[in-house]
Amino acid sequence: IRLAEGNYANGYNFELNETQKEMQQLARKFAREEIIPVAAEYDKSGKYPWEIFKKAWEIGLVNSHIPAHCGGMENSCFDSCLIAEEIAYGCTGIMTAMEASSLGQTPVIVAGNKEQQKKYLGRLIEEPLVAAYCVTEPGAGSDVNGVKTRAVKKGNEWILNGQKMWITNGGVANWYFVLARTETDPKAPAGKAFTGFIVDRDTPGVTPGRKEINMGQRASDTRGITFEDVRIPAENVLMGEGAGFKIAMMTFDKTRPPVAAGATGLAQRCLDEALKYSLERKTFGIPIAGHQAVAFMLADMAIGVEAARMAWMKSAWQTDNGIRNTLQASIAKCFAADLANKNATNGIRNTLQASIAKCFAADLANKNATDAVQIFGGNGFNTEYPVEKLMRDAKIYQIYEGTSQIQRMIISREIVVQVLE
Ligand code: CS8
Ligand code: FAD
Repeated sequence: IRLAEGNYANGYNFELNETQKEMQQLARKFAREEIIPVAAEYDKSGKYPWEIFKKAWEIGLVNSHIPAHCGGMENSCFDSCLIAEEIAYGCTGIMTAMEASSLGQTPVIVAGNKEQQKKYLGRLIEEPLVAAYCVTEPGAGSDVNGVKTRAVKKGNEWILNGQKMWITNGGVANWYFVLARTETDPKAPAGKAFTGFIVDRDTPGVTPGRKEINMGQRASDTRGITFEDVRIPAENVLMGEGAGFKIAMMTFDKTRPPVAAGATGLAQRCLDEALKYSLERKTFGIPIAGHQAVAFMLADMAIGVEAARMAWMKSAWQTDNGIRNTLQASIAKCFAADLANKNATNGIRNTLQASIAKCFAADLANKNATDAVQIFGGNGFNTEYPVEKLMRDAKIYQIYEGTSQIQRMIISREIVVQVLE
């Protein structure tokens, strides 16, 4: 049935449509004119890029995926990724500040009811506000099942207590998605033990900590948040008690492609900066691009960018077309019923392809950044040139939204399951 409905019945198409080209150009121009000139300044000051965010908000470069019934443009994951890559080319710290809001919104998009969506997503369309996604804790990052923040039902409210850590937009968000344990039985399966909540920032008992000073992406705001006897109305529960873990995972399936697109943008920037420099800088009487050892580094950087871009494009496209992202699975085999039985809503898992794209692009961004610094020689190590920042900014891609080890764990599980199915 999906074959007849989806545009993928026509086979691969590597051409962007006119609207996508326009959007890409708009984002590219924005990155070149509004972000690149001030990126080093934001990196130095660590100031949250509100001015840039507001300009991006005004021209529709953020929140474009918000559903139409909330006033959004309901853009596809693919289209959001196109924008993410361009913004990341300018500065991944600023891109993370913007994209983390999309991450906070995604649980509401995948699991929220119409009223929740209208209230919380609609608010972000009406005003230039941001959201945040609160899952990680001081004692639990990779192992989400280890989350200790608890919520207890009391009448028509939930009382939330706990501590989150490393929350992007933690100090600036208007509302948060918060994952909390609601099952008292320690042996309860992850898929039933947690609940997802929408928490307004101004609820009494919510206290963001100090801004963390990170190695890179310093314009982004990362904080711990304490929740102390925070009263959450029952209507702020997403999907239902016990659905939280799956909502958190379904979110990653949709948000890892944009993270991969961001890492690709950084990798492309490394290539462009290194290429330009290697044509200007001369040693032994010729531009260094003429030395084969340097030329081959540039070639490898280009190969990586191409492959990373294809990987995010495929994973975003599969997300949009509701295709189960498994390598060998037949596209005719609809997985939706299977997932519905597991009480996970909103279509088909994109897990494998999202993790492949995220993992590949994150590793590549780091390789390209290291090679770009190498091609710049001593200048590459200095803050007067752009590549040391690219190298500091790249590292986090191998850590946040699931480390490169966790992506490999997910990928290996998925491919094993396919063989066993
Ligand atoms: O623990 C999981 C995991 O994903 N860990 C990584 C955590 C992570 O990525 N954190 C990122 C935090 S956010 C962040 O960093 C933001 S950075 C700032 C913004 C940047 C923007 C540029 C795991 C390792 C995948 C799984 O752990 P397990 O404990 O082994 O659980 P499972 O047994 O696999 O699953 C338990 C149940 O959940 C169901 N499940 C699992 N995956 C999915 C997906 N969709 C739907 N449901 C899912 N993808 C699974 O089926 C199990 O349910 P059952 O009913 O028991 O069968
Ligand atoms: P750990 O889980 O303790 O891992 C430590 C090391 O062990 C890693 O190398 C890891 O790969 C490895 N490891 C762990 N388990 C395994 C395993 N089973 N097999 C092999 N290796 C393993 N979280 C949010 O919820 N929201 C956010 O907005 C957010 N933003 C972030 C922004 C920044 C700047 C940072 C630094 C983090 C952010 N995070 C956020 C948290 C981030 O997702 C976690 O840091 C990440 O998932 C890793 O968790 P951890 O730090 O607890 O490391």
